[in-house]
Amino acid sequence: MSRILLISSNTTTAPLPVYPLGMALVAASLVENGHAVKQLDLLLTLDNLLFSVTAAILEFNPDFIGISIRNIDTVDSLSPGNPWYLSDIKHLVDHIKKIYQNPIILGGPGFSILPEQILEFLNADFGIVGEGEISINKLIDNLSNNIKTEKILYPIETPIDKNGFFRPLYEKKLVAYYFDQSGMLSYQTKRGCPHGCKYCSYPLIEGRKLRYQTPEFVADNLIRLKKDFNVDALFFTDAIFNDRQGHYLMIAEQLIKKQCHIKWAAYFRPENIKQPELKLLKDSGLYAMEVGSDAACDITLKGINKSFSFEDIFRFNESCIKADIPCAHFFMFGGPEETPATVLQGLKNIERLVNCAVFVFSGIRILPKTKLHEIAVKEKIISCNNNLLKSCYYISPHVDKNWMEIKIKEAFHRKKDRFFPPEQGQMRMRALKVFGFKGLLWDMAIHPQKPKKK
Ligand code: B12
Ligand code: SF4
Repeated sequence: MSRILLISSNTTTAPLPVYPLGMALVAASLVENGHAVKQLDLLLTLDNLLFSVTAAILEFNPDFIGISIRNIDTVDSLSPGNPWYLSDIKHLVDHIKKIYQNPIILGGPGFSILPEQILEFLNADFGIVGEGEISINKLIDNLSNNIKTEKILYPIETPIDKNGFFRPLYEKKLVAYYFDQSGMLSYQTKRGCPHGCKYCSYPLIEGRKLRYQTPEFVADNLIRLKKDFNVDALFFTDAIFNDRQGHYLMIAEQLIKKQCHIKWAAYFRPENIKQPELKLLKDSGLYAMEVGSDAACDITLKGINKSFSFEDIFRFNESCIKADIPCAHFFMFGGPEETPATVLQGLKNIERLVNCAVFVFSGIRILPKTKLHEIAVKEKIISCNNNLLKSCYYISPHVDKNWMEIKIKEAFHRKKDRFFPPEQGQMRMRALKVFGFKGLLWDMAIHPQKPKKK
């Protein structure tokens, strides 16, 4: 049996603080394998962060420390101050190294995107790419038995049986904090994304193969969450909730059958969805959708390898309005194939999306092992030696960034449900939070007349 201190290094609170679900799952897997675990969330110790890390190490005396790295940056080229979270994590690791000699293991979605670069930059000992539950136990066994181990373990796509999925080890204090601050908790029902969008890092983190939890397992865990912590709202963190196989509908059926009575939101792909399906989702607790529309006209949708058209996005939105389900669409301008003509066409298309919120990003964060990276190197937007640790954004060489941003601002001027730059939306949400409102909050831009105070 080993003692493992897990640290969640994410202290970002925008657009809302998110429960460190990855850490909770890794903790569950370690406990199930007989290890002793302490979870430390740095967001809750911001005022005396290094002191609390020192105290945890001295009190718990861990054999290993695992650090969860969620965010590298904001993936938003217009973020004020262009935050880069790895510099704070570097301070953290340097501090730990001064007082602690045993191995430091890195993991998490941010880490998994740039594992070699982050391990070297932070000067940590080991890293696990992708899902951590099985790999961390394997690594700890190897290290405890002096078995020679690679510094970075790459993912094994675990099957969907009990060995693949664990019940997150939510902690009472953390649940109370996140539920109070953001009005929701997080839960993941499946892993993987089979689509191949040119810019996307999700398949690197979760793999391409879809692996599902059984609907019964999901419903039982949510019932338990409600019973143990009185939580009645959550975000399903699946890369895309509406998988083509329709597994998501089975989850909705199960939530109804087991009378979960939990409000939930999730990411959706704007593909054909019918009224009976939307009704089922709504009856099961769906209250808002975040829609990965991503590009605003057919040329740019094709440019990032989406298999749907703008007409699909439009129809999806109309169906949601009919079903009275609030939607927020997320678009990126400036991607491959963007030209002045596609910008104008895209803005015209977005005007057709009524009764919904729209967030627009300028440029696309270039990430390694993606097609976009290859294109960016080929088009000499970045050099092939750029290690991509610091954020760099793809902007199509056929469009002027400043002109594009002026056009977007003009098109969204005085529109309460259009957000550009995205920070504008966050400012409005911060203001709403001051008045005690919680949750995704953008839905209040669509229905400002009937805000629901929690
Ligand atoms: C859902 C989601 C959101 C939701 C979260 C809702 C909620 N209430 O939880 C919302 C929309 C709010 C959101 C916001 C943001 N997000 Co987000 N989000 C995701 C998404 C799709 C899933 C994250 C998740 O919960 N996964 C489920 C958990 C269980 O998996 P996990 O954390 O990866 O943990 C596993 C492994 O990583 C590993 N692991 C984790 N920790 C550890 C620790 C150790 C020691 C080990 C060994 C292993 C390990 O094991 C875990 C279990 O298998 C990811 C993309 C993705 N596919 O991962 C992006 C992602 C994490 N988000 C990202 C970003 C940037 C953001 C924002 C900054 C965007 C913005 N500008 O607003 C904010 C930040 C919010 C915050 N406060 O931190 C980036 C982060 C990387 C980067 N480029 O910096 C990602 C990777 C997407 C991307 N664009 O590439 N996000
Ligand atoms: S953008 Fe969405 S659909 Fe495309 S690969 Fe990424 S997660 Fe999958």
